[in-house]
Amino acid sequence: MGTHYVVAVAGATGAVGREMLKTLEQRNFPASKIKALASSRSAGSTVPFGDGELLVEELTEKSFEGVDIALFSAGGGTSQKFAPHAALAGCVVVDNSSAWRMDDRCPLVVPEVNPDDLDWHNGIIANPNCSTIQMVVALKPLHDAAQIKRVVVSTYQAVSGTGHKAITELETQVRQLFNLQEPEVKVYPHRIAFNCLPQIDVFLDNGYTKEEMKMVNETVKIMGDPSIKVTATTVRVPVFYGHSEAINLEFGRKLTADEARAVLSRAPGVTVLDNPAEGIYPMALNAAGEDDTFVGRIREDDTIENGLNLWCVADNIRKGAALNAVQIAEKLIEKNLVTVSDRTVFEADAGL
Ligand code: NAP
Ligand code: 3JN
Repeated sequence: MGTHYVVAVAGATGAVGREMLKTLEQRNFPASKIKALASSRSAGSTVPFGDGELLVEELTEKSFEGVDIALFSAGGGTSQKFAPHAALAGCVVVDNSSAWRMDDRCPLVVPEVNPDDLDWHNGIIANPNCSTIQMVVALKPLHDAAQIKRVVVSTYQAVSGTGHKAITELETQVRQLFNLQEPEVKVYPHRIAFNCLPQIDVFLDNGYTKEEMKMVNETVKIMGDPSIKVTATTVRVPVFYGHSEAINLEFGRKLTADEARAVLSRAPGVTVLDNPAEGIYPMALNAAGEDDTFVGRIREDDTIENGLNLWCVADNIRKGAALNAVQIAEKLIEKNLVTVSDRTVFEADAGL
């Protein structure tokens, strides 16, 4: 029997935290103990784990003593506050929020794309935004083949990306509309049922949303190539699970649609579904619950030199959040990196 680790899941009662627990169990993660952490609101309740349940404890600064690996999905503010304490306690944090993604001390990792960035971690590793993760899984092999110069992406994002309350909002609005009632609008700025909202998160001074700029900045950090230009339009659609993306690419050299299909067919974490004549292409409906990123509608864009269009779909809660975090933890174990070498790095962040 190999080494087993004490694992904490912070945000265990949320949409992502529950999926993290499911993923740890399904992948038979080498855990000797799993601690489920959430706010004081749900302390004392239970969450499912395998055939049983875990008791939820309140997340505090002391929660990480004796913990080897912590998976965080309790929001940016919670990560900002508690992840440094976890790292100082010697625990390696994989954080799902945006709190540490663009911090130079923290690698931002998608295991299929930049696993070696884990080598320089200081105790906090950031998990990218869901829309970025599925896109870079598809882009990396194409970039290696023909040097991507520019990316134009439009997203079609499921409501589960906003958490439990948004899933309930879409369900409720659909029921209200079918019962000829006025739909209640609470979570999003407008009705989401039978609508598309070209706003995810808040607008920034440059006219883009925060979600759009996450895609731009995170893609460059993960791909490790500032020469790649990215522009994004992110849209919320009335789908429960699975984000879809229309991606237009400009390459440094010609890559035919057939070559791109061949490259992607060999790429880790990618399944090519591309037979339009038979009506075969990726759809959110089929990607939900799956691990892979699905790519189809691969075709040349003749309006530019060396252009390609493609359609990319993945389960936003699974590969977009929980699975990627668990894969990072697995990679840390494989690389023998479940250790915090310099415990002083986040002292100031912990208020010490
Ligand atoms: P959710 O369903 O609303 O769940 C939020 C979780 O955070 C709950 O477990 C909640 O516990 C816990 N929490 C909230 N405030 C807390 C506090 N002060 N202390 C301890 N726990 C606290 O949200 P979700 O969809 O799971 O998303 C959670 C976070 O994951 C997001 O805020 C985001 O940062 C990240 N996320 C990342 C991606 C991605 O793209 N990679 C996608 C979705 C989400 P209670 O039950 O006690 O309230
Ligand atoms: O809206 C989506 O589809 C993904 C949402 C992600 C998200 C939601 C709330 C806060 C994030 C994130 O991961 O970027 C955050 C955040 O941590 O900033």
